Amino acid sequence: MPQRKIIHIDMDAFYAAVEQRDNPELRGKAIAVGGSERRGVITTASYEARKYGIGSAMPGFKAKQLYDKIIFVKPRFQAYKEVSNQIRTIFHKYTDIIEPLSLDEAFLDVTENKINEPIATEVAKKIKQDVKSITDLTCSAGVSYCKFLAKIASDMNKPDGLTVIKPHQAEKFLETLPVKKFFGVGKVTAKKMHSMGIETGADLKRLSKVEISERFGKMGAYFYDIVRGIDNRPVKPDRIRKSLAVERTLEFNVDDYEDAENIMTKILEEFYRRLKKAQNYGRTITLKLKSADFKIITRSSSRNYFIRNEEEIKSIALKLLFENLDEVAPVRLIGLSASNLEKEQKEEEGQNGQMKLF
Ligand code: TTP
Ligand code: MG
Repeated sequence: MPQRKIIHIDMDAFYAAVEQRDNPELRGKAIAVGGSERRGVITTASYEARKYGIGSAMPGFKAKQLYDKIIFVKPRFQAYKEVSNQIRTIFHKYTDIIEPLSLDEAFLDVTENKINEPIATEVAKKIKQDVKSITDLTCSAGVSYCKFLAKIASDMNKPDGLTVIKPHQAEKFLETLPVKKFFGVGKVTAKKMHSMGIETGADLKRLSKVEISERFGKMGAYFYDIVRGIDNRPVKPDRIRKSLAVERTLEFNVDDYEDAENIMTKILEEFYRRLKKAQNYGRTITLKLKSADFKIITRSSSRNYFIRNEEEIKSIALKLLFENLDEVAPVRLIGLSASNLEKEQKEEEGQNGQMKLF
C-alpha cells in the first residue's frame, strides 16, 4: 500500500470569525459567540478574546470577569451552515474522500486527487487559498500520512496555519506530545493516565501491549498503535454514512448512569418510532456521546441481520451507553443512529445494477 496523504482542515475561531466577517464593527475586538454575562456558555471566542483566557464552553459571567469589555454576540447557525457547505464544495474540487467531523472540520484523503498534485502540502495550500477567497475566512491545515497526526498538526499553528508531520518525524513528535493532546484521550482517561505517571507519549510507550490493554480496555490497543505513529483508519466519506439518527443536546451536563439511562430511554422511543415508520432497520447501531468539552466519541455494535426487535435495540443501546459513558462524562449530547440500512443497501444494489449498463 502506498503511503497515504491525509489533510485535516479546521476553520479558525469559526463562529467568531464569521461574525467578525459579517459585522465590521466586531473586527479586531474581543468577542464571544453565545452566552451572556448573566447566563449560558460561550460556543467560541475570537482570537482577541483568547488572549484573556476566554474560550469555548466557558460560562459567560466568567468571560466577563476575565475581560469586562468582552462583546457577546448571538450565534447565527444558518450562516455557519452556509460556510460549511461552501468549504465542503471546495474540498470536492480536490477529492471525494472527505470525512466531516463537524461544520468546520474535515479529513481529506488526497493520496490520489482530482488535480493530480503529488505533494499533499501543495493541495493544502490551494485549499487554504480557496477557502480564503471564497469565504473570506481562514482555516488551518494539518498534513500527514494518517488521520491522527493530520488532526494534531492542524492545531499546531493556528490561526491560518499549515503544518506538516512527515513519517520520519512522527515518533519523536509523539514522544514529546502530552497525552491529553492525543485524539481520543478524554478528560477521564487523561486523569487516569496522569495518576499512573503517564504525561507524554514517551511515558505511554513504556507500557507493553498487554499492560495498556489491561488498563484501558479496547482503547488501549488504539493508544498502543498511535503512540508509535500507526493509524490505518481510513478517511470515511460522507456518503457511506447514510443513517437514521436521533440526538439530544442536554440542558445539563450528565455524568450519572441513571440520568443517562433516562435520557436514553426517551431517545430510544423516538428512535424506534422512526425506524418503524420508515420500515428501514439497520444492521449497525451507533451510540454518539459528546462531552462537555466537545469531544465526540461514537461506538457501534453490528449484527449480520437487520435489527428489528425493539427490545434488542434497547439492550444494545444501553450496553453501549454503560460501557462508554465513563470515557467522556460529563456528556452534553447523547445520540443513537442506525446504519447499514435495509433501504440503503437496496439502493446501492440498484446503483450498481445501473452502472453495469455503462
Ligand atoms: P473548534 O474548531 O473547536 O473551535 P474554533 O473553530 O472556534 O477555534 P479554533 O481556531 O481553535 O479551531 O469548534 C468549531 C466551532 O464549533 C466553534 O467556532 C463553535 C462551535 N463550538 C461550540 O459550540 N462549543 C464548543 O465547546 C466548541 C469547542 C466549539
Ligand atoms: Mg475550528
